[in-house]
Amino acid sequence: MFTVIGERINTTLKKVQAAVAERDADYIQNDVRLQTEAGATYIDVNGGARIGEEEGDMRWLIEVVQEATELPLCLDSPDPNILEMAYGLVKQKPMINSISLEKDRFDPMIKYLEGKECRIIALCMDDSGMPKTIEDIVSRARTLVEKLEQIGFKRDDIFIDPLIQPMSVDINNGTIAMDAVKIIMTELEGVHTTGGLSNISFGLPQRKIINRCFLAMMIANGYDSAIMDPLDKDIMGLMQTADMVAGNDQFCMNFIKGVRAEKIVS
Ligand code: THG
Repeated sequence: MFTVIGERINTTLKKVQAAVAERDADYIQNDVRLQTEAGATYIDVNGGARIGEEEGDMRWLIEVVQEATELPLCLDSPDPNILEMAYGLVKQKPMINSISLEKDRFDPMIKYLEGKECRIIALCMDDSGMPKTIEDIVSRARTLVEKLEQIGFKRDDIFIDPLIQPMSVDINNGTIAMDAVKIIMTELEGVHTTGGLSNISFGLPQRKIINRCFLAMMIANGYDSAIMDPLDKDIMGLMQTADMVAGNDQFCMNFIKGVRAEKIVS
């Protein structure tokens, strides 16, 4: 099954930031309930946008979000200390977002991840910066999987993020991501691939149609998770349909269920 990481509890979004600043639990919990009903698998929680407030904001958000859903959380921060604190607050096996090969992030993360009960998003990023080629992405994915397996992670708990970059910056960024995902899903059999889908359309008009098209094409290449908006009915229907067409939906059961629940409409 495709893993939907609901992206909406993120303080870079103005309304969420205002709700967090005012400690408006109703606003947050209503949104979380809607994401849960819409079919999210994880709720991403990112409280990093208010400078100097991340620790308090994450603590508050994690508590408030867990009161509104039984879903596990995806703990989203670049700061290993915040992730460690957040891990101590969750009720269900979480997704940690994220580790990368950048030294000041990798070393502390790998140390504290050993023996932890969690899934992990691993970014194809190192100290030389964002990946530029398919081989950059794939070689970093290989290293990340090797290091995570060394400390006991199962492939099913590893989600590789190829770091999708905008097509407005380089028109090849779509095919680079698709080709890298295809190689990773074949060569590193058993791992998952995920990432911020909407990065692809940054700087372009009519972003939603781009995100939808890109998601279908990524799924054709083996992509099996995304950080996305589960309240966008069109993209959720497209995800389920593409997942079926790619052969991942035995007897078309999930598709048929989605149609019966009126979640998939033509
Ligand atoms: N990889 C990983 N984690 C990530 C990202 C990634 N976490 C953060 C981000 N990228 C994914 N999360 C979001 C959350 C909200 C939005 C996009 C990505 C969003 N953006 C709209 C936009 O882009 O225009 C609207 C912004 C707004 O309303 O202000 O909603 O890549 N591992």
